Amino acid sequence: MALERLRDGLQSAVKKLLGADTIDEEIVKEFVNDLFKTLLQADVQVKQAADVTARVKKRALEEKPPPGLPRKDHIVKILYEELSAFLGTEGKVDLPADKMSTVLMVGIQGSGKTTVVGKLARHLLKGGYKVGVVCADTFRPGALVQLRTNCEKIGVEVFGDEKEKDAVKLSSQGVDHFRVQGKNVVIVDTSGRHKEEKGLLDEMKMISAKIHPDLTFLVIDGTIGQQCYAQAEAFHKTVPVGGIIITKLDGAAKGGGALAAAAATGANILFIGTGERIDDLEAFSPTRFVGRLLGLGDIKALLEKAKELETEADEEKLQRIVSGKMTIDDLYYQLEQVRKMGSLRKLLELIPGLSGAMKDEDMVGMEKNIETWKFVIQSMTREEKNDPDLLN
Ligand SMILES: Nc1nc2c(ncn2[C@@H]2O[C@H](COP(=O)(O)OP(=O)(O)O)[C@@H](O)[C@H]2O)c(=O)[nH]1
Ligand SMILES: [Mg+2]
Repeated sequence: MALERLRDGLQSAVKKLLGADTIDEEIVKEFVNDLFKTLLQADVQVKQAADVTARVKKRALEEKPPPGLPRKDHIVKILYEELSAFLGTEGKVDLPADKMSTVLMVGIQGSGKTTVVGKLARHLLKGGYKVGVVCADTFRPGALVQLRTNCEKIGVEVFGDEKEKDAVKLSSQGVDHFRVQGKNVVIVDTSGRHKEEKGLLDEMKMISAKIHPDLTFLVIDGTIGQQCYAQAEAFHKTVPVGGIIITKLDGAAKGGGALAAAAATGANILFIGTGERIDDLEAFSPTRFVGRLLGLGDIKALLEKAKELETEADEEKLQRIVSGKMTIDDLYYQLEQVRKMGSLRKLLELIPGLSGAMKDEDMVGMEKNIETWKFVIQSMTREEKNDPDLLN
């Protein structure tokens, strides 16, 4: 994966942070500055880079790590969480096995559609689907031959007709052809243009209206960086894009910006292309991707440790409570936990025998009491918390 600059930038910022003796505001500021610069170098839009940097900074300065977790590690965890969220949510391709789905590939010429069709067909074959491919590219000379070469290797039939120049007709004929055969998925490869973009978008619209695709993939070349945003928007306005595939990330210095821009459109990035070979396609997961950028082994160990410490902290509190040595802070924590679980009434309803036993008014009264208690505790000083008798 050649998002080297992004990876190196992130890893060197983290290394510097982890090497600091103590974490103070200066160090955090330096860390987020490094982060900001790294994102800009990967062609992330300034506004986007500033937003994610500000979130990391705020959390790094304000959040208290669970007891036992070094503050540095906690900040790395924050970075991991914020960068993952920045790249969108986890998407999934869910095609039913009991009916035929049509998948339409759109994108400008050279973005990697035809290459992706082969990769995607291979991916679906591995998942047990019966796949057919339609060539509706009537524009590029040799399009059908290119597609057939890609698909022959994996034993997938390509429907096409070099003499037919009507892409809409071809699409619909191809879909019908494979429906009769009982395929699970039909992938329709389309053409792209450089200059006549309007014509391209019109053609996509007509094909889409004719075959009603179950899923439309927009294929974007990752080397164009943040320009992905405008391209994705233009297509989405014409045909609803169900998922984005970013290609050529193996050589894209601007790959970070491409991913960020695509995520910002709100559509899920479902796959990434990482090379010219048929196996160079990956299902995209923001958390896995960021984990790898930051060094997966390290981040995984760190997340596990953080989780363990969070649970331990809970268990310690629980121990104090069952042994009768509950502090006021523990009480507050317990009240919070109850509140998090929903209303007291709902909670009590879950206990057999109790549900019918309590009157609604009682319950409302108890809920109010909990809120009052929480306010009282919040306004207590540390001394008062340690020795509540002081209050009287
Ligand atoms: N390095 C690299 N090259 C790619 C990738 N995907 C596609 N390509 C190359 O990009 C060029 C255009 O791809 P093609 O599939 O014909 O694009 P189309 O016009 O959208 O169908 C070809 O030379 C491909 O080999 C990728 O993930 N990595
Ligand atoms: Mg093509």
